[in-house]
Amino acid sequence: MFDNLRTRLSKIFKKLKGEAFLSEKNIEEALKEVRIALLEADVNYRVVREFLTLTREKALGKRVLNSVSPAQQFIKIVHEELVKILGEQATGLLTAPVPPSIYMLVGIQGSGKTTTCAKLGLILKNKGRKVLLAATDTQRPAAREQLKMLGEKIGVPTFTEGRTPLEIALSALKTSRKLGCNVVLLDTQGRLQVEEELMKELEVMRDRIKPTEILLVADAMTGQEAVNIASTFNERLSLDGIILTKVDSDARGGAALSMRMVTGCPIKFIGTGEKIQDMEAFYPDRIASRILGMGDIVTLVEKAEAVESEEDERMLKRLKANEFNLEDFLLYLQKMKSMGPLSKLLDYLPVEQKVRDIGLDDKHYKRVEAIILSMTREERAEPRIIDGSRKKRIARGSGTSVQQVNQLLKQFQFAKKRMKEMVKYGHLIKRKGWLPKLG
Ligand SMILES: Nc1nc2c(ncn2[C@@H]2O[C@H](COP(=O)(O)OP(=O)(O)O)[C@@H](O)[C@H]2O)c(=O)[nH]1
Ligand SMILES: [Mg+2]
Repeated sequence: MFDNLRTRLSKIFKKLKGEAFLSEKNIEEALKEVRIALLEADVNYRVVREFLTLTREKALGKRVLNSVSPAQQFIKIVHEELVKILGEQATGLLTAPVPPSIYMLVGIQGSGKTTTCAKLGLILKNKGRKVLLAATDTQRPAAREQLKMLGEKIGVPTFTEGRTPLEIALSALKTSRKLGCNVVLLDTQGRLQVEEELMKELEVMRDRIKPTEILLVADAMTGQEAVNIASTFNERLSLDGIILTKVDSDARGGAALSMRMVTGCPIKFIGTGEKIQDMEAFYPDRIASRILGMGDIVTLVEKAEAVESEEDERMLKRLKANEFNLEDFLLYLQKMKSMGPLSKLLDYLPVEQKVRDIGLDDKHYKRVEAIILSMTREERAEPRIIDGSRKKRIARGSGTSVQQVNQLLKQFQFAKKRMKEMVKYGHLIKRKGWLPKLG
């Protein structure tokens, strides 16, 4: 996600690092490169122009500070302006004063409506809402079946009976009252492109159903095309929000960065994978941090909190007391794994590209686990005692080489250091909303 832009920006910031202060000249130079980076990321040109104007104004007006570097100062400004174009505040879903809340998901074919319906259903179900899915796509032969299967997967009922989309939607509403559901998610049919017939049908459905919110599901991979589609849908249906899907497969990020300013509609969620859990609420500030390669520590902390147990508390204490050992490391890795694929988690961490490359990917995980499990308890608790002959024994026991054991020990030291920083930063970022010592 945003990989290209992140790499480009980090190069620009690196260049600024050598400067003594922010001058008109180095600001202009940096901005010129930021402009190219944004255009290459397929960001709408009007958004780019606006962004540069605001950033320039702010950067030129900045007092020279002694305690931070020009790169840090510049990153902070870019961060603030990115947050602005992404929509500033996170926007949740409106709840209807009288249940059920009805969310109508619209969009063109293949954008991810049906999948998103189930993902959203799961999020709302986990918040304690009683959800009913309604499959109104009568066009695609297996569409209703697809939603039904997804409904079963997340453990919520799916309504599919009726001849026409409107008939299905109306009956679904009745059924939701009967079942005591307070949320109805309407999956609608799409077309390969924006077509008059579809728009009319959706307008009729909107007028009859009176949804609490109409949400456009748009495919991030289609870049500016997604933005154009959003504009058209917005003109006809007056959207309440956008759910951007397939953000995981979109290295550029142009749709995410242009959507809000061009359409005026907030992005409410992003789809980050094909699995049913792969969706998250959209937080402009966290996304901006990810784009800047600062890592999204707040999200990471929250994800960690979601699987938190007493064990974690103990681990955190040990980390603070500098007692964190290989056994904790293994537990930590297992925990990370339960939060999702390790490679994905790296997106949230403030690590450099080269660390990402050698880092904790899923392939390494099995080997790491085997090595640690081949150690004695004593060795895990006190890694310092692992000398040459112990390393040989561990390598033999785990089917690895001494070199790989060495590598793991190094990784462990590195992770320990990193985690201590994260704990520190995690608290700071919650308190101050900003990462210290950047750049
Ligand atoms: N990688 C990825 N794939 C997605 C995401 N959302 C949907 N998809 C895939 O996109 C395809 C079309 O999704 P579907 O829900 O059937 O689209 P619909 O025609 O709009 O209902 C399916 O293969 C989904 O698995 C996402 O966030 N990430
Ligand atoms: Mg569908």
